[in-house]
Amino acid sequence: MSGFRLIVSIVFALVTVSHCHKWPPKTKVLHIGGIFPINGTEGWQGGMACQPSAMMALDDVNSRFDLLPGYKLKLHWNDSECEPGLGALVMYDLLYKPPQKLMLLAGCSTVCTTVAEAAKMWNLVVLSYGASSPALSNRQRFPTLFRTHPSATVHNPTRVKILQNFGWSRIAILQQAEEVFISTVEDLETRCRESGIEIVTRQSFLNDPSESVRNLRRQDARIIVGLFYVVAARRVLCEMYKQGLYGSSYVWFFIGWYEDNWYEANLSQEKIECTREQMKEAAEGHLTTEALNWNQDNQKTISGMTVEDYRKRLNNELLKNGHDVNIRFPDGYQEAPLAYDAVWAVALALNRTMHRLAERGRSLDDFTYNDAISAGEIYSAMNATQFLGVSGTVAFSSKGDRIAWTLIEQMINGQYNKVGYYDTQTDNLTWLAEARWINGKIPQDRTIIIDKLRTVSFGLFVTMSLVSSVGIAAAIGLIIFNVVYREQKLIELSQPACNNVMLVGIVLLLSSVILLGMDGDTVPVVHFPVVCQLRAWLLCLGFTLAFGAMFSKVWRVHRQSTKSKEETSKMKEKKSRTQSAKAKVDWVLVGLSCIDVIILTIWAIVDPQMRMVENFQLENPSDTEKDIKIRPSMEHCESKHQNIWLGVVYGYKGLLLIFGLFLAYETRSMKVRSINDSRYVGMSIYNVVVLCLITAPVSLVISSQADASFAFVTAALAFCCFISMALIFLPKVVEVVRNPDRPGDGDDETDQTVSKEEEERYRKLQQENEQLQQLIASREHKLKLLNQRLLERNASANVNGVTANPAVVSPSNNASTNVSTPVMSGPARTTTIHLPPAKKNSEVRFSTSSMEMLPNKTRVGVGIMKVHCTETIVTDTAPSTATPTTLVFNEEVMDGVGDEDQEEYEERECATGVELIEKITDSPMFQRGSTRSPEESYL
Ligand code: ABU
Repeated sequence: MSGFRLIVSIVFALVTVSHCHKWPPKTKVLHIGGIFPINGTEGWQGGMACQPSAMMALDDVNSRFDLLPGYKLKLHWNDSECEPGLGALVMYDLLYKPPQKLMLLAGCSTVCTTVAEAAKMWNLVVLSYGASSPALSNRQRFPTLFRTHPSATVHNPTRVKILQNFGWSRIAILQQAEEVFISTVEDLETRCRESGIEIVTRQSFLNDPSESVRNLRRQDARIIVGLFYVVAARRVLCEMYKQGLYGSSYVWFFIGWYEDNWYEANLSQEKIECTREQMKEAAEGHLTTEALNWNQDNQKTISGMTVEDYRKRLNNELLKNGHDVNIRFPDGYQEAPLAYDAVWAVALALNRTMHRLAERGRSLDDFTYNDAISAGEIYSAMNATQFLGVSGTVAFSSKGDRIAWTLIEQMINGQYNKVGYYDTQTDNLTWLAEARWINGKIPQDRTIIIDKLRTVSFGLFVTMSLVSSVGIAAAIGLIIFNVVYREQKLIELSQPACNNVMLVGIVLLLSSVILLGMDGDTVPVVHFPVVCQLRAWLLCLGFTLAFGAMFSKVWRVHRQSTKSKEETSKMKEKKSRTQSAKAKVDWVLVGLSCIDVIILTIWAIVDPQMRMVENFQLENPSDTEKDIKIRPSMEHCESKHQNIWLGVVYGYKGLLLIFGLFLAYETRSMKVRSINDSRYVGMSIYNVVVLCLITAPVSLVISSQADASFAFVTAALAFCCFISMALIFLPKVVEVVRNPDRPGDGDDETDQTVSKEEEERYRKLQQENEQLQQLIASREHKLKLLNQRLLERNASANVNGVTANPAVVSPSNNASTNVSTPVMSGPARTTTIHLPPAKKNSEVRFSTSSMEMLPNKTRVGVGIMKVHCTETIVTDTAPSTATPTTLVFNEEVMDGVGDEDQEEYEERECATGVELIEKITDSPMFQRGSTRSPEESYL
């Protein structure tokens, strides 16, 4: 075996010597410049592996006598640290320090951009082994640039193909703010748009990706394409871990040219706040796309090496340079073949140029930075270069770009697994293995949102509908009751027409309960606006009729109790004219209803209510499915200017409520015979107001909960209606049921309640009455004694021939002192009082000569009495033996109120006869002048 090797070596040596004999020795040197990013902290430090690789290529090129015969290539290089500024400095050094350079090699997009843009000024062709920026494909801007490194855009068709393959149509992009990534993203956006893929957000960062990652989370990004250098990639990965943007629900696309264990390298140097384990966990499952920088066939390349030969040599070389490839590949290891092939491309292009120049009688030795002709030849030669290198077939497009396949890899258990290749030219995606997903399920590109309409539950709807139906039936029953018993005084004096209107309003309100429960479950979307309109009309008109009827009653009670004399006289006139009409038309109700109809009509025409769907915050489903969320929504009836319309309606109804409340309070202890249930109506108004005050704010708070809102509003509505019906009609029904045949006397039989104030006033009157009676009794006693003494004195005077005192009061002569003459019926216990001079409803002052049972069964000595009828009967329960009573009326008849509506007056008051207004026994007014009774004057 060793003998065979020796023979091969000897043959090889002989061939080489024979070749050397054919080609001149390499005595002259062609200089090229090289810029390698090696020791920087940001960007791509691929010079670590690319520079040794380039030196290897240089050795190989120089060892070839047929290539650049007589010339050696020499590479002058320096470190740019992937910093554009430093890169420019290195370039100027290379240009201005002799010897003259024929071409430049450069890596790292940011540096290449600077170098390639400037190089044209020196007629220099630049060949990039490590710049992926799509911006570099601009021939106007970079007319002399070629690159063995494919443009980053070669990844984009692959990415789009993968997205389509897995059915992802919604992606997000996270990029570092560098031109290389910006231009890549622009290309990706165009391709996505063409393929119908939505880019939900595009986040960019300079150094700190935390906010951008947070935004991705906010946007519910699931499939994320990340474009950044490896240092930034580690920060992003740590941030992904911190914010939980990894795992079974997320797919990240990273750039494929990071070294295999990039996620766990340099963590402490770069102050990454995640452990290796955390980084590994976050990186699990991500996909990468990378251009194939290594020839996939193990055939011999231009250098005579296979890719494997090259790999071994490179690894040895890197080991010599201090990079332990067994532990970690240095940055740029992926691109090392590109650097190797770049040097070969330079050599081949110069070789071709050399021949072309020779044909013109020129030489590469004569090249200066002003030599456009030689530069043009070099450019043309480079353009035509094509060979099989360790990176594959090297050829340049018209834009100077490399054409390459892309490799798709996935990280499984911290290792990159090859899963497929994509050939852009043939649009051929080849899967080597199935991609593996954490839960065995392809992640979704978005959270699946299930819309769920919050509707009123069927049971509740049926229950409330039944309740409202019962209410409607009750209201209709009460209307019938009002009609049937309309002849009964009790019903007649309760304004049955008004009550019927109230009941109609209640029917409308209770009907709206059924409409309020109708939603998307029961009504088709197209018919929903009709339901909206019906709801508004029923609620508004129902409220106006029900509450308006109550309002109208208390309004009339208040008016009758407070109207002035003028008003009453006017009313009297008016009343006689419109007697019949007034019994039928309630103008308050008509007015309120008209306002409603006007508002509702304008609302319906100008800005009709439509179906609006309000969406609420996403909710997690009850099962544990992570990628599904429930989006609750609720239907509402809404106009464009809903607030304005609600403001108008609520404002108007609110004012009505407040005014109604005020009137109910004002008339709380007033009684009007023609509205016998006004007190209950007042109570009903309190009930409505209180319920409205509670219901309005509470229903606003719980408006997002269909069941709660419906239950609360409809329960309040039903409660309000039931209470009103019970308060106003139950006593009537009970009374009529008890005495079905009694026509009724018109008294307030349904309104028996006596207010506390009235009780108090009655009690005080009784006390005063008792005191007065005691006073009268004592004075009567005195009077009796005096009379007796006077009689005795008269008797003795008669005996002595003296005239009797004419001031002595007797039952038979009291007319001589005052205007009215009470007539006593002797020992009978009933006294008939005739009041001829007094006008009806006038007030007269009077005094009694003794304890007298006056009208209203009040014992009074002196007082003011109101005369209602020309005759009244007073019962005196005094023993028949008691001293006869003299009722003396003052001649100062007070102002009458006879201009009051006589008819009404008679109806209300005549039955009660005379009425004691004021007891003024001790009043100085009474004691003045002729108002005194003879007895008082005498006393
Ligand atoms: N594959 C390395 C590319 C580096 C750059 O474009 O800057």
